[in-house]
Amino acid sequence: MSQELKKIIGRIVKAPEGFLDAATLEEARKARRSFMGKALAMGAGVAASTAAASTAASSDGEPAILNLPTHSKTLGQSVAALGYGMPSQWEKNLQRRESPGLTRVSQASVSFTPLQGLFGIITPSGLHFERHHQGWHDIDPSQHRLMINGLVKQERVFSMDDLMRLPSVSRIHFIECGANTGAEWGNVALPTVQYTHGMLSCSEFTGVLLSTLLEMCGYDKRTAKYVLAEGADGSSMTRTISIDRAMDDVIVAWAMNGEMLRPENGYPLRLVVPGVQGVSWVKYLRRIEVGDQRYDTKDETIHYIDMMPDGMHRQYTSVQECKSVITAPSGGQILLDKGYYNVTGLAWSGRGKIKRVDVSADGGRNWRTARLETPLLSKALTRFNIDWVWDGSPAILQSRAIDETGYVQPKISQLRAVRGTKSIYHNNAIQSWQVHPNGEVTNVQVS
Ligand SMILES: Nc1nc2c(c(=O)[nH]1)N[C@H]1C(S)=C(S)[C@@H](COP(=O)(O)O)O[C@H]1N2
Ligand SMILES: [Mo]
Repeated sequence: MSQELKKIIGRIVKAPEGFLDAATLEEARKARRSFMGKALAMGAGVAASTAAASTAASSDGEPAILNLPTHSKTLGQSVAALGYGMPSQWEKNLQRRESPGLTRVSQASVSFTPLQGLFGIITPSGLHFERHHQGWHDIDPSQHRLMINGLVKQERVFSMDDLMRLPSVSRIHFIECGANTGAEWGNVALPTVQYTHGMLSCSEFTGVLLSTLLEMCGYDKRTAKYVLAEGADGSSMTRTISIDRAMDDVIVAWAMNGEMLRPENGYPLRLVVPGVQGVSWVKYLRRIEVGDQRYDTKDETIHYIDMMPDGMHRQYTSVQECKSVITAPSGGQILLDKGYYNVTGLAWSGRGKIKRVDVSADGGRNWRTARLETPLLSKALTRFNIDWVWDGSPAILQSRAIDETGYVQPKISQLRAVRGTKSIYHNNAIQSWQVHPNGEVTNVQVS
């Protein structure tokens, strides 16, 4: 960051993370007004750093640096009190949230990842989004089995102990529900990035490659064309996967972010299908059948299909195309003041690595290339950052990702030209955030 930028550094009020009801919005506005008021009273454009560096006991609630706070003078808590570590009490606002009214019962609902409050690329396991068709279970791993049958020399049933003895891999991948950003097909602008893009998470998964299991069972190389993955919950979640993909990078996983899977994410076993929409990542995985044709299950014929402009349904879409979104500043947040902001966001592609991300502050007229942070992994989230100085006038922030195949993330108008307006799934259009002169950021659509 240049000296010039340092001088004019600004701050973001992180508005409460839920739906922006009038009361929470008013709270955030109040915080902004008090910040602006202080800045004026100090007769300088920059109050934050000056106030924090003040040495006198302050009357305005700013911490005074030379007055030692209680925590510098007393004994802290003992280790035993912690057990399984929890986030700070000051971070309580950062939660998965259900979108009220999205489905009739919450066993068939979604809880969204609060992307606006996360850093880097890994989603903490407790904030990983959830999508259940029939509720989640906490299955006893000693009772859980995985069967492999169909076009194989030897059908087998594996216990968890059997599986966990096998050679394992650990890989970082994103998972995105095919319906993520689905509401934006209309002009229904949801207020925050949590609700527009929060059916997206990224974790390190550990398990055995499906190819290892299929080789062990001696799958029939001449006739095998597809596998069917089946879950053990009441939703009869079953999905067809091509044998080429099954033999490539699909993982039968038991761990996420260094520990066993969380119950709501498929404990004790789930399929990880890198780059492919979430529905194929079958949780509570109990069976893989090898076959010579597609299975046409309910979740491949009635659901997870896209109505095209010619009235026909597009079926068996799987790959999540290249997409990106700015996570801060984003809808519902309020900019405290003019000045410097680190605009940050996420980019991903189901086809490989991210090559470049461009950011616009004027609704797509001018673009600058953002910095991509490492690690830069295939079929994983990539974090981008870019400097931006807000001059206080209306702005529209957008990001546009390009993946290693050269595919460029489309505008919503480009997507609608091909797909029409009747789709639910696979909306990977450029997202726009409107910055208003009063600092408020809202969701807008720019065609
Ligand atoms: N057994 C089972 N697997 C399932 C589902 C389900 O309801 N049951 N939901 C699918 C859908 S639609 C998605 S998007 C992902 C969500 O995974 P998560 O809950 O770990 O985020 O799981 C998929 N696998
Ligand atoms: Mo999904």
